[in-house]
Amino acid sequence: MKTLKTAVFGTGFMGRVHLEAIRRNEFVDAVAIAGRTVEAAQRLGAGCSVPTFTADYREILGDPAIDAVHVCTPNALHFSMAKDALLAGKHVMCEKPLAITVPEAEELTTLALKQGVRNAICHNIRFYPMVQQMRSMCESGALGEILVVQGTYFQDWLLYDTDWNWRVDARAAGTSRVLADVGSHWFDLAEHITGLRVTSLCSDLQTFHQTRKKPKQAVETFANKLLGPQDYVETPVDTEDFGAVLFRMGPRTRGSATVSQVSAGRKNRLVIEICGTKSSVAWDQERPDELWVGHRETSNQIFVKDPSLLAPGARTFADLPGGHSEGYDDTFKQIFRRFYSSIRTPGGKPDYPQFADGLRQLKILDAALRSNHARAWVDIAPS
Ligand code: SOE
Repeated sequence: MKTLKTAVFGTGFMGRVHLEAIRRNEFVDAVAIAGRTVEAAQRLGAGCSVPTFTADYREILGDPAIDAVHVCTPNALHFSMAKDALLAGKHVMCEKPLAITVPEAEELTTLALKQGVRNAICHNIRFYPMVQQMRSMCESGALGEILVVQGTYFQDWLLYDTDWNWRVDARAAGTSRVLADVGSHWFDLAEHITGLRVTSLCSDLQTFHQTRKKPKQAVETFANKLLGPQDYVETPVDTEDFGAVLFRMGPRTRGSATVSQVSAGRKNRLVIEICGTKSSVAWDQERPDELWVGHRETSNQIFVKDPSLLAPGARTFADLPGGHSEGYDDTFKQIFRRFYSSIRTPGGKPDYPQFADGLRQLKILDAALRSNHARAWVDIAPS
């Protein structure tokens, strides 16, 4: 079978993560990078034997030899880039959020179907083996009826008013920051693991830093922590630092989630806990190979990842034996492997999140923003 050719749009933190993971898939070659400048694209591709660098992603879309593209730019560019790529007949792997608004995400979802190309939204966190183990436990009934779904996604890299990134600026990121950036991962997991849908919610958002000191030069995601003293411009902030969401999943299941980028010491801590009528289960992204399983009548357990012990549905998400940790980078390898395999096997059912799942997250986000604004519960249509 032919080796697929792909391109990366965006040269920041996510562009780097995507490029590295693409290179770990044996039947895909990364052949082009588009950046803000040719130099930025060259810097990302240095040492990777990528032949083409450009500041104009449309040049890449005009190349019939390229099968797929990865959209890894700031959020506000996702819609136009993904749309142009779909119109050019490319398969698209898009970073989350899929777009800034629900109508944009609807348009992309419809267009992808019409074009008949593979489309994926990069909710990579689904691809940790222990997340899949939780899903298998919910599916098999091991937890009983699901009563409570709760958790957090906390980071600390935007704690100080001197911390800056494009995500702070609504023109680049969209109206929401923390809910769109990390809350979308949390809610995607909650629905993916339990198989339930959020049917209504009530949210409370807070922007602690109404202004931030913006460095005069661009700063890559997370790199702000290494900056020394330099010139800043005091800049108003229009995106939230924190969000709390109470939600319902159908008539009985209840839940809550808090998301924050200002929680000292929490680097990338996504915790999700699911409590059923038989048992509970909890997972923490900072300890990805472990699952806590809680019981009422016997001792609680720490279940350590080992492919031989995982449920069959979770086993294919682990490439390494027990005791050999699999983490953040590996989740991208897993989702890209499935995405590219599906391109090579037309007609097969995709086993990764698609644009429709990205649209779903935008509907939840939109409801959370409306709820915060109205200080009221908002219903969400199941989809
Ligand atoms: C920054 O908050 C970020 O890089 C997110 O954009 C990613 O989706 C998450 O995986 C890690 O944190």
